Amino acid sequence: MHTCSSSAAPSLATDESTANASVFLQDVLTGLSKTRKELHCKYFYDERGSRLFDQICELDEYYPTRTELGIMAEHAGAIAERIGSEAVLVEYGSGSSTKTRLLLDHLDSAHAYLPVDISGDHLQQTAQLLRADYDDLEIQPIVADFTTPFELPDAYVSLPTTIYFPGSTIGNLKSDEAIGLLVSIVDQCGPDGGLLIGFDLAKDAAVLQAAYDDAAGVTAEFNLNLLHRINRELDADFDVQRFAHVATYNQDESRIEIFIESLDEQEVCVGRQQFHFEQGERIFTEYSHKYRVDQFVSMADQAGLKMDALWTDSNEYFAVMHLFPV
Ligand code: AVJ
Repeated sequence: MHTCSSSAAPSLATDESTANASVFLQDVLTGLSKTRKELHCKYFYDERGSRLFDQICELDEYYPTRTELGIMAEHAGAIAERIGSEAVLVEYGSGSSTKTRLLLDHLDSAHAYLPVDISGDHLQQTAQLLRADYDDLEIQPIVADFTTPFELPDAYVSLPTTIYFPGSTIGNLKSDEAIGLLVSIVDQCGPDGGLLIGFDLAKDAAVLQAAYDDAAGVTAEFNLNLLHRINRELDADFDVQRFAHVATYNQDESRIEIFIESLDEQEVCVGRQQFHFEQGERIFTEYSHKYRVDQFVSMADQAGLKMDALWTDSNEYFAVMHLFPV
């Protein structure tokens, strides 16, 4: 019988990375214990995962990044006008703030920029680079997971704020979760603030399929990197070669669904816990929702937000929307 012997030394450290590691371990154990096994997509983004995602963004098949950038480049002036002068801009999941620069270049005397990201290192780097280019702008990075409510620094809580949430990251959420997040955005931006959000639009299934299962296999590598990460960080023994990337388009739910599929029957250890996989059994890793504009408007409406303006590309592949609290 296959048993799990954990080689990890019991850790005495109580620093942040140790605490994060034990949350990661708990989430993985819980997720793999479910009847439908699952792993949270936020764990894709370790250093290798972030690099692979950047590679995805460069793929011919992966249209969202370049399409959203194109919309921002073409309409930055009009978008900045809707946001208004002396803006306090809070960005959810700022990464390298590439799209934000287009916006900052057009905003009329922006007051402050508060990038929010879970990756503290990346955030500090980005903030330094921005400070060099935007003299008069207050730049105040916030290390936080924006999927759970968090506080802005005191100096900003009572100011009208524009939340910038690009990248169609909202598409990872089911509609009740998305509405919940929009509600906390309304709370955070205040009655005179707003939301600028990028989201992916429903389109031909073949285009979607190719975007999430590219010919070069980068998305497959990105998805399977989650197993490598679990092996590296959590003393696990996934034989990654015996798993495959699966991306399917669910027409009824209007979303791409991503899984990791076991190619044969096997046992895997994570720490001291053992998990059984049937041949063909899947671990659910990610949803990527594709919206019709009216669907998105109705979700926003349920959260107390009203559309102010909308920009799309000529293919209508992607949308950038500005909304106000009602
Ligand atoms: C970062 C959530 C916008 O859904 O398109 C890309 C993630 N996953 N390829 C997306 C992703 C596989 C991406 N988001």
